[in-house]
Amino acid sequence: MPPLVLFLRSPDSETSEVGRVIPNAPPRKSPARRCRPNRWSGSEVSTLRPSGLKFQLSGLIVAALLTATAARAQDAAFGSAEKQGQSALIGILYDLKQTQQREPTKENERTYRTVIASFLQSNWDEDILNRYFRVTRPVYTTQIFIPTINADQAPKAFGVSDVVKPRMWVVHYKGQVSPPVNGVYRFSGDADDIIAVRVNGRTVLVAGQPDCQPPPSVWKASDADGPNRRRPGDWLSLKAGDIIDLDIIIGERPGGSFYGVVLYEKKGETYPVNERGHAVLPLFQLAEHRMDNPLFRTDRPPWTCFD
Ligand SMILES: [Ca+2]
Repeated sequence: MPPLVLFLRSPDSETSEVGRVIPNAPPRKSPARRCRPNRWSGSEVSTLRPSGLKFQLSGLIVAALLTATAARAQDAAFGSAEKQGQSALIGILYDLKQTQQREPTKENERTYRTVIASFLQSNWDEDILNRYFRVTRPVYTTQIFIPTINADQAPKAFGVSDVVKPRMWVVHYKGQVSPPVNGVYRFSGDADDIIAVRVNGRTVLVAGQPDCQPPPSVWKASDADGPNRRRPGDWLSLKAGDIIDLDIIIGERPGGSFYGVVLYEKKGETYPVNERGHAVLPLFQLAEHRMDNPLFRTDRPPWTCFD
């Protein structure tokens, strides 16, 4: 069963791209980095299923069901402990706060950015991440879309919430993929705090919080950011059937709220625009999983993933 994701909207907020809930009130300064609890609105919470069937839930009776469903959705957002019957990206969690022997490291929120930059600068040399606590159990996922949730969901998804505090972590996903048809593609994405994509050994996208990103010497976007800091990556000529080595990292520095998303764009393709005039790009998916989210589309053929 593919991961189940809830799309939440409260009456006094609007949802921006992609999945972040932004209050209508003026933005706060530093507290904006802190996690805001989801506020439920029973009449507007929709549960989405692969069939596309959408139904409205309301009232106290369903509150418990919603809570349980939300917990499952958050657990699955980073991936599942077991493959769900299809090829998938494999994700490994690293905790930069401790060594493999679970001794404290010298890293702090200031040096977190340096470690990320060093990893990317070294062409994603895993020896750099292997200096830190590497969780044995991986997760598997067929898409990168983590709606705004508490960063503690990452250690929880990997079954290590008792030994990994929810900050200064990195998840490294990797897999071999192929696009559905020949074309010129680019990934785009955003994260709170950091996301980066590498294709065939070359970094093609780095996005996220500015104070977490490596210097431009590591990677620089060739095009302007899209709406809400959605950053486009490098254009790539890709052929269906050709095996592409794909690496993606996501990471959280201070703790609090996390989200991350990877979309893609095919040159020459015309995409519909939403009510704000922003192109609605397809979510990068390796398995069909329809989601009723107006901020991206999931009606395109999935990419192929190889074991
Ligand atoms: Ca964050």
